[in-house]
Amino acid sequence: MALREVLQFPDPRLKEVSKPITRVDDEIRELARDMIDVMYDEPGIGLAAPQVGAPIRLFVIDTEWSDEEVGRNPMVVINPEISEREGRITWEEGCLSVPDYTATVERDARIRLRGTDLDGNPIEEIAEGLRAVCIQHEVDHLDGILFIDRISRLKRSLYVKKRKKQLAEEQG
Ligand code: K1U
Ligand code: ZN
Repeated sequence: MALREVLQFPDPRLKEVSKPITRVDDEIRELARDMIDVMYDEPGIGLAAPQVGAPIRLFVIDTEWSDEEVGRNPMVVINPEISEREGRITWEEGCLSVPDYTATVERDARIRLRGTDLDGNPIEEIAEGLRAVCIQHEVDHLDGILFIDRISRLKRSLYVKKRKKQLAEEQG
């Protein structure tokens, strides 16, 4: 199985606003399958299409992440919309596109997610806690926003400095 590469900050493609999906074809089905493989392999509890270089509005999620294939329940969401938001919650977030960094982010505590699955069936879910946080994180990716855009300017600039140093060292 050839795994798609996850784009890493500061790749400019992570800042693009992704396009709505108008028709689900074989290419999109294959992309969703590949993204699920990447999510479990990394491992992660979510992954948005632009993170693998596809600027379209689709993400995959499994917040009950399990090491064992039998316990897995991935969900593919196309053209997600968050329609209701209630309360605030803070969570320590990480991102597969932001290596070696986590930070506390404040988000909506309870949300209503709407979208469709790969067969065009509607998805509607009220999410709370980690699931609500992860959905907002993935929808942010579709809008070109990373969790480091939601932390203080000081924390962000310290991370950017660390990341530039890391990349310079990698390049020798
Ligand atoms: O979108 C991504 O980059 C995936 C990211 C999602 C996320 C994590 C935490 C809070 C909000 C959003 C990750 O999955 S990072 C890895 C991670 O948190 C994790 C991995 C395996 C098991 C449990 C958690
Ligand atoms: Zn992320």
